Amino acid sequence: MKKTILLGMAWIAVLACVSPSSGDESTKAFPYAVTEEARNRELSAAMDRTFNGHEAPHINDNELYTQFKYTKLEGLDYNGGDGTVSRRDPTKVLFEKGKYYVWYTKRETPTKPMGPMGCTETIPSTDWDLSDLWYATSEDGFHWEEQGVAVPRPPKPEPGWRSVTTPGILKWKGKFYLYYQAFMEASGKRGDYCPVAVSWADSADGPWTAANKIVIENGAEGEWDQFSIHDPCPLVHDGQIFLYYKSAFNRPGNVWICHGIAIADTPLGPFNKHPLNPVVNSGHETTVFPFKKGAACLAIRDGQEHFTIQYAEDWVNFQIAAITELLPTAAGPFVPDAFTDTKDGRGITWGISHFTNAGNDWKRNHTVLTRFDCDLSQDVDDPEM
Ligand code: AAL
Repeated sequence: MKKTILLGMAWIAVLACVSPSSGDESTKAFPYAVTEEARNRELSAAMDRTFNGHEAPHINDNELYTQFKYTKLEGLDYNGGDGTVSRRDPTKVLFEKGKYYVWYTKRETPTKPMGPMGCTETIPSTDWDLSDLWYATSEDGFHWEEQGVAVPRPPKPEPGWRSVTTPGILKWKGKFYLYYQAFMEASGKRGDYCPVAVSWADSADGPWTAANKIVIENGAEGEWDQFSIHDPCPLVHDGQIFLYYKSAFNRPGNVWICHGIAIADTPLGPFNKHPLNPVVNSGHETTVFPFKKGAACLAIRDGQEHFTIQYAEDWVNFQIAAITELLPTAAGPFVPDAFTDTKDGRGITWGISHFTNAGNDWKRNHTVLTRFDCDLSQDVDDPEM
């Protein structure tokens, strides 16, 4: 209902702007009368595809259109912002035992990152080098209490000995699984070409047990995901684990980010990559959540479809649903139905994302967690939706 009226109003307003003035004062008041001539006027390519090609994705009556509001979190200290403490790449937010939980990459090092040439066993190369996975809890989503390390770097040569970063959380049959990037060399050298490892726990508070194995391998030589598997983002769909991940064509060198899916029947795998991978051609970190029958994702800063929100009714074939701006970086939304195998995803309204203090080199400073709010939830009161 709402959509039909708004599209109709958009038609009237746009055509009124381009219609020749009739000289009649009464037609200048809204709503403008549209003449037959204006209605049948030839359209430019841009206006033709806006009205006739497909539904205009930027029309802000689309349920997957939103803007984002950011709020500083209380309770997390950054040592004055000197680059020695960094928190980034949060998981989805879970609600457990009456509290919200979030896990993230945390680096606490004697200096700020010094780049691949300046790093040592204790001096980080990039912002996510020499990191562990920590977690924090909150009663309201704004004030957070850091609880400590969830998954530390394991001893050499186990996967992740150099750094464990960028976790994704899964709750499956009462247990918790953290998937993460397992660095075996410093970031900025060849460390970023890392695969994904996993740890599991019976409680959100741990203790966590490392499976001590790679669960999602890099792709074969020549494949789009040959060099890295990053940003694991697990969901439950059709009784299986659908884990979305990021990789990049042509690393090293020209980085073109895409997202793929790895699917498993059980959390420790084996994971099989979807034959249509990659399934999203833009974006950066993975933020995917159930929406209605399908899945929606945020395509943030990179690629030709950046700053879009996309939807795939079959969870695989994503289409642009909305174009927006200032999308949250590395967003970990609160998704109550992420693991319920829902057929009617409700969408999201808030979560935790990050901002990097760029300085002269974005990889070499520090990152802070922040709260974002949005309206990407179903319009439940609208009978036509
Ligand atoms: C982030 C993520 C991954 C990368 C690095 C840390 O934006 O995409 O986690 O490896 O940057």
